[in-house]
Amino acid sequence: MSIVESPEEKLELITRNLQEVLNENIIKDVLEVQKRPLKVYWGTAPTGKPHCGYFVPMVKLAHLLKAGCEVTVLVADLHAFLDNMKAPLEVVKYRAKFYEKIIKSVLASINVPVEKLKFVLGSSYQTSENYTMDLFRLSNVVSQNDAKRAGADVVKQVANPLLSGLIYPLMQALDEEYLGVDAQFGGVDQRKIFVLAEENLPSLGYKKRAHLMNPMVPGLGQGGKMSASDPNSKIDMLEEPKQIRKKISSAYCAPGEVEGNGVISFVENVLQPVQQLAAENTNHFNFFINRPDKYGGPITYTSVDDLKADYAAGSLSPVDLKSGVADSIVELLAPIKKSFDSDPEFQEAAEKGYPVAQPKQEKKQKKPKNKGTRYPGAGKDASPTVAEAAEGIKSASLS
Ligand code: STL
Repeated sequence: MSIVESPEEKLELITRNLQEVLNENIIKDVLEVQKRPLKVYWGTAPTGKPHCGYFVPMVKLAHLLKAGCEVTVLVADLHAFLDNMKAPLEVVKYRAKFYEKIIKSVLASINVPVEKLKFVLGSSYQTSENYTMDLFRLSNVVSQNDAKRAGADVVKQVANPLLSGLIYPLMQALDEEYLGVDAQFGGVDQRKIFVLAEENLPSLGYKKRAHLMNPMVPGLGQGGKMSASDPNSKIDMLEEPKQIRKKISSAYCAPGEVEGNGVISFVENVLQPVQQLAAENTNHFNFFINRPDKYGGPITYTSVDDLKADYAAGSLSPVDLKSGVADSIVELLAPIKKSFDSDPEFQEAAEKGYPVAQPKQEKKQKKPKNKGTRYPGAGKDASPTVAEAAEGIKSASLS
């Protein structure tokens, strides 16, 4: 992968396909005036399992590295814990390792040199004295309301929200300072946290950072939704080819509908940029569908617009589109599966990070509970003395 030289070319790569950039002047100043590599980080919380959607930020990391940036990936293990304990502390260490392994093998599979990439584990600095003091200082300048709203699109929203959800955005803001970056990159769902950081880091005497935001890419579920509770809406990075084909064939993909179509958006936001990176050519696109002769025979698209036009016109059917996309995903994931199969540390991270639920134990015989004497229905005469009542509590707690 060659690195671009001029500040203009660098800025184009850094901002390519983004939905929004905040404080672009900070980036320009680093590239044009200070003439040094831009320092950027991307944070990910090892909550569930990384799925194919992770190719989207990976493509951006590739752009950043190609633009000569110093890129840090923050594996935010404590954030995974703080987000409603999505990752319990016993497993988070292994999940963090699993994420790192997946990210590295995805990048290697799309020809991005990973030596230039720094991985940092959140817990390696987020419990330090200075960080903790800064968190307390920040908690004295950010209102509960602002912290709550900042996390609204990122932290899982539950009926009885925990205090951890308020700490989460404050820590993300501090990470910018502690990772020593000029900019943070993330999905546009992070926007409110990014704004919170911009507004509040200066109160602690820290500088405000630039923010790079990717668009949200629809998943494979109904209406393009990716949902943790619907395993069919996401394809695991280590999914078997058979499973990939099954999930793609059940993906929501309304005939003639291009907008919000998760299958087309995968072609546009993953397959196309990955091919462009590999070919080092922003015009390159080559998408083959092995279509049966009776439906028009094999076809190759060299532009996503042509594919969309055919799909909208009905001359490309959902079934044929899906079969082409499934073939491409199988090909895309093969090197990742290969690196998993040849790396015992990777396998250990998967086993211990995602322990399979133990089969349910047989129901124990219920012992009659000693309810003591002060429960509705206990005889009037049985009203206990203080000492008897204490005895009742003791035996109740032992049963
Ligand atoms: C998720 C999903 C997602 C992004 C993140 C978490 C980001 C987490 C994060 C944590 C700390 C940081 C930066 C980002 O400093 O799409 O579960």
